[in-house]
Amino acid sequence: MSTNLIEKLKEAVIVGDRDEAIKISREIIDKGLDPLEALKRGLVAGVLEVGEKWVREEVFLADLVMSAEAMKAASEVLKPEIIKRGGVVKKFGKVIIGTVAGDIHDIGKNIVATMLEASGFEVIDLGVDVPTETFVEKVRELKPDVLGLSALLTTTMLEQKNVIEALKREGLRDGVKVIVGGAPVTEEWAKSIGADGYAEDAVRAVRLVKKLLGLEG
Ligand code: B1M
Repeated sequence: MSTNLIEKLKEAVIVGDRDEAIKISREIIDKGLDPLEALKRGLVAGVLEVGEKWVREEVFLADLVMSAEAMKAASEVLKPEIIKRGGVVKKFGKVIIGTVAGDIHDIGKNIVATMLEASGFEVIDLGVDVPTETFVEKVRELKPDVLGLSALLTTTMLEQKNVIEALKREGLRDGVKVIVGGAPVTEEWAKSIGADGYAEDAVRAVRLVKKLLGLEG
């Protein structure tokens, strides 16, 4: 019984059916099934499968955004039950992410945040148009393992450099790995501003974070 409900949940995420994913998640809880299993084998498995398909260009971006939405909405249903049951949603590390000052693009950043969360990281998403001083204050306060900076404009990319400089000035730079991304961002740009890493897309962002934290070769 539980396996096919979890399979149905995974399918709902793969087709990006947010309402169906929420409905099945509620049914799993009502039937007293394991919400952590449902999160891992249903939601996480579903969105990672679509992520890999998107990298192979087998599905469109819209499919990935819809799956990410469905996964996020259904995980909000399952998480309170997981916490109530004392199930530890294993956290491999803490990531703060945000779109830099002057920039309101967040579709990509949200996918990156969802894929990181789906992969077992605690993600604090600061949203869009985030001032440099806010990034610095949150790094000081929350001591994340990784700070992720997203920028979609050639003009706002410069903010990624400003955040790194500000972290240095405040003596916080060495305590956190900084990764950057967004359509105009490149590996060369990342190196030139002293970032610890760059990722071209959300799936590679997860691999990069795992690598930087020594979780995976
Ligand atoms: Co605007 N926009 N936009 N836009 N927009 C672009 C970026 C642009 C390239 C379109 C164009 O002219 N060709 C252009 C920027 C040109 C430049 O500077 N290089 C542009 C412009 C000019 C503008 C405005 C200035 C337009 C105007 O008002 N005159 C304005 C600026 C607003 C502002 O930010 N201050 C503007 C506004 C908008 C909307 C708000 C309407 C909307 C954003 C909606 C939203 O995000 N909620 C929008 C959109 C949708 C786009 C395009 C069409 C699509 C961007 C997108 O979501 N791509 C875009 C054209 C384009 O890029 N093709 C364009 C899909 C998304 C999944 O990809 O964000 O690259 P992306 O994320 C990927 C990777 O980059 C990576 O993984 C993600 C998923 O795999 N990644 C990371 C992203 N962040 C990462 C962080 C990481 C690691 C990887 O680590 C931290």
